[in-house]
Amino acid sequence: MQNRLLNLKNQAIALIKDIHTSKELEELRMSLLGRRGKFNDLLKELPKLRVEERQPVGRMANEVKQTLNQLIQEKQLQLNQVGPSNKFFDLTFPGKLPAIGHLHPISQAIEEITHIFERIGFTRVRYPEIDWDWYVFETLNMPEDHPARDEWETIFIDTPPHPTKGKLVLTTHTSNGQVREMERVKTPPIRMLNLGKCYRRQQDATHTVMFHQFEGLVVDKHINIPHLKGTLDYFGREFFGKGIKSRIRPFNFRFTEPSFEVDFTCTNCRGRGCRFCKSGWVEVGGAGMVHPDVLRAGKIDPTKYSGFAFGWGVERVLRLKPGLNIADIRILYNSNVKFLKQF
Ligand code: FA5
Repeated sequence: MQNRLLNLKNQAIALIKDIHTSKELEELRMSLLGRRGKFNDLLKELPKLRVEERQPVGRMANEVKQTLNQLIQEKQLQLNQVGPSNKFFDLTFPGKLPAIGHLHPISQAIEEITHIFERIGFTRVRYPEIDWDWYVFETLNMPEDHPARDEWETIFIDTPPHPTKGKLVLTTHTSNGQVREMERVKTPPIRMLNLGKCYRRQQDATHTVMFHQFEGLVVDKHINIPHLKGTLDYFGREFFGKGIKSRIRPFNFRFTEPSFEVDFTCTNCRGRGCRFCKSGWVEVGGAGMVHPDVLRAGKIDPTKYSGFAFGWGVERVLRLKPGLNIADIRILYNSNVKFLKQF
């Protein structure tokens, strides 16, 4: 009987090896270990053995049963791991980590710029991306047909004009938020950061049709140019790093008087002059003291209050961050993952 038990075990091992489905395995289990299976058939012969033989044979029968149960269980586990292609799949093999994304560099810059200005009391607001001519040009001292409008290369919306606010345009600059903010706050102080998308018919290495601007507007009693200059220097230090200074140059905007163009020390050569900047300075945008006409358009008395404003490109300041030197800002928007991954 011991030999027959061993034969049963060896046969079963060979059969289990050849099994490919759970159904086949269950059938085999029943035929071996089921109530009417081969193992029970053998056990029925146990009482026929001599008394002294029964104990060792019984022990051996138990071991064979345990071994068969274990082999069947292991086979079942193995079958569970086999995929539809029937290839063995090793569950213990380390998996591939899913790619983890992050905010777009422009969104990161927007967050950083917002935090920098929030620290000195500015509040971020958002005004319409499609706005009336009234807010984009008219109240900013640029009446219809004024040649200054040409510089804004505007995209107009083809809808009937508003009876008093004129045509709808895609905002060419965030300065449309100036009079809107004065209307919202009514009585100064105002410390606005209007950050949003702008659109112009422009496309080259430093211009895109859609871009972002951030507009600062401060209106209060006794606001003067040193307040503006202090704010510019603060931004330069915080965003570009220590040692970066701002410079203002006379310019002309219809909605500020006096007006300036704002430069920062070139972060590439730190002011020495390089191929990138030529002069040691790089321009980021415009600024100036709010024109009395604009204050009046926002129903604020220019004899009591004064203010400063600035408006710069997010793409422009990002490309000047130390170590970045993005030569062509269009790369920010062409979904080049190799480029975007670095941020
Ligand atoms: C203005 O848009 C004024 N509204 C700025 C201003 C605000 C002046 C408040 C005074 C007071 P300008 O057209 O120069 O100015 O644009 C400002 C900045 O926006 C530019 O220096 C540049 O950084 C960015 N910019 C303008 N057009 C584009 C464009 N097509 N693509 C990317 N950035 C642009």
